[in-house]
Amino acid sequence: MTVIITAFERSPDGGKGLARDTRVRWALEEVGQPYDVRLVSFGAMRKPAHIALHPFGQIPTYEEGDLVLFETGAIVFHLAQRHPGLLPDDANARARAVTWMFAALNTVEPPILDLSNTRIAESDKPWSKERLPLVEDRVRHRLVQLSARLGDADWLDGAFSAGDLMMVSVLLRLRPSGILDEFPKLAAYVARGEARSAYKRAFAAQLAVNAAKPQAG
Ligand code: GTB
Repeated sequence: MTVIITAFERSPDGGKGLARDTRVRWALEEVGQPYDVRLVSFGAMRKPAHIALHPFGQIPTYEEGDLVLFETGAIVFHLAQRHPGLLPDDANARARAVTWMFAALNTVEPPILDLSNTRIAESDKPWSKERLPLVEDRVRHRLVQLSARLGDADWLDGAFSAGDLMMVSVLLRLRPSGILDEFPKLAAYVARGEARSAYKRAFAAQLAVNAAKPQAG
């Protein structure tokens, strides 16, 4: 049965691949599973039909027959458990890869989201300029630690895994800020992720939806 995911009808990033359907598309491409995409408008995301799939009215969602999932961590973990390619066979190595998925989502992504909010959603607030350096430094603190752990390795723990897929996806969100380039090892790590053919297919698929659509207004 073909998997169906949801994605923005028109992503606010105009096709930069920063919306979270990209990481799910990437995981599907890594494990070689075909999928369909149902595009949803912001209006449709607030309607009962979408809320039934996603209690918080967000994208992406994942439908596989009777199974409905939301949260990209859960979706990527589900795919990685069901299909070879994203988690090692060895039980301990598998547990470590899952740990990196959690680290990406719970430890690295929150300060990056805070930075995006400060730079964009809160940019008109009188305190925004004063707060920005604090938020940037919290991101840098995590990146110093992550870069030290990665060192000169290609991936976080042996072969590429769902942990790397999630970490690269989270770090990509930093690109507009320029902070990623302050960390050459991490910038190269992200570039290695982007160079994977599965990522390129995922990126191209979301770009095909978003690139040709001018923003309203
Ligand atoms: N924790 C959830 C997950 O990992 O699945 C978070 C899901 C989420 O934040 N979804 C966002 C959403 O639906 C889209 S990805 N937002 C609409 C809403 O909440 O009403 C976040 C996102 C949006 C836009 C950009 N961009 O334009 O650069 C980047 C990321």
